[in-house]
Amino acid sequence: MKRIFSGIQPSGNLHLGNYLGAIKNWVELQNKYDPIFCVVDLHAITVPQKPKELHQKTIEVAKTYLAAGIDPEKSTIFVQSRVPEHTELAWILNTITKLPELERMTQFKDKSQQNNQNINAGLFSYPVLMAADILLYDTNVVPVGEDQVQHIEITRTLARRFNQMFGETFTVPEPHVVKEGMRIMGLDDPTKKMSKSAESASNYISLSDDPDTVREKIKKAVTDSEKEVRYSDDKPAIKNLINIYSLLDNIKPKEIEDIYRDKRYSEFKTDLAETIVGFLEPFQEKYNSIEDNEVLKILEQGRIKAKELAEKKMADVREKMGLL
Ligand code: ATP
Ligand code: LTN
Repeated sequence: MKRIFSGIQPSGNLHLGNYLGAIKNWVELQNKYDPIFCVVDLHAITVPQKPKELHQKTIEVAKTYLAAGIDPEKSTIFVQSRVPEHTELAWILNTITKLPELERMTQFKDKSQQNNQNINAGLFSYPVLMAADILLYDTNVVPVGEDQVQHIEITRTLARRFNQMFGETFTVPEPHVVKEGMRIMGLDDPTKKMSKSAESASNYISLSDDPDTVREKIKKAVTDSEKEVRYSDDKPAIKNLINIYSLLDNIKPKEIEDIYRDKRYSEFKTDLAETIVGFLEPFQEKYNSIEDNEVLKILEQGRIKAKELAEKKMADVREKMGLL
């Protein structure tokens, strides 16, 4: 069975973009593949995190996976820092990565602008650690949002380069992006992706928002000066709202257009808000029913499975490179 690997950083409140662009897709794929899902805490610390919050967020991200339908019987779920082979392989891959390859990365450029007081070396070599995550497990497919495709490209380059230099060692992975969910945009600015590190909370719908907050945020979401609910690139705000509706309710964007053709934005927005609330309520109920201890147990089982695979791969890497 082919392997999938993906991860999310415990760096803020997970939002609908994370769910629709990544997790929803994982839930569907876990039946067809051998899945590994990681909480990538070592990636999160490339921007400053408060220790207590990081600890809690790590558990919360794992809980979100479970509440969204990732089944620990089918999927391996673990925390990146608990399997130190990730950092070991990242170091090794750093030595075959060229600086210009990292300088090109959009996420690095964006994040170093946002954090210009702390452009640390970890932020710069972030994609190399991500490559290590993926390559340790002979991953075939990496399901992510579109913003991560550039990082998968560099992973492919490093896998090929290592194989060429030291002999066949790594599987070259492919990205897997869901078209409509690939980029959920900010509710306050449809030109930027919905982001957990956005300055304003009206940018995103958090998976922990209560019904009234959701209604308020959707009411406030920017649209345009027209009145027509039309799915088109020249209406990015409405297009984004239709995409959210479409993905949550499994209806095609064109059908949504038909339903709301002669209706107002306000009516469309009210229905969209209720669709989101209808998704969040059972999700949050499930989430709240899972105890932290239960999550920790699942993460420990996951760690054992991941560690076994990672150790084997690292033994091969060390031998190929002549490391005693
Ligand atoms: P930040 O914006 O703070 O960098 P993030 O919200 O992008 O964080 P990540 O942990 O970097 O969150 O991403 C987790 C997963 O969610 C990735 O697969 C990413 O591609 C996906 N994702 C994040 N934001 C969106 C979005 N707006 N639309 C679709 N997918 C997204
Ligand atoms: N860089 C990704 C998170 C991430 C990841 C991974 C995703 C780290 N390692 C391995 C897929 C596979 C992000 O910022 N969303």
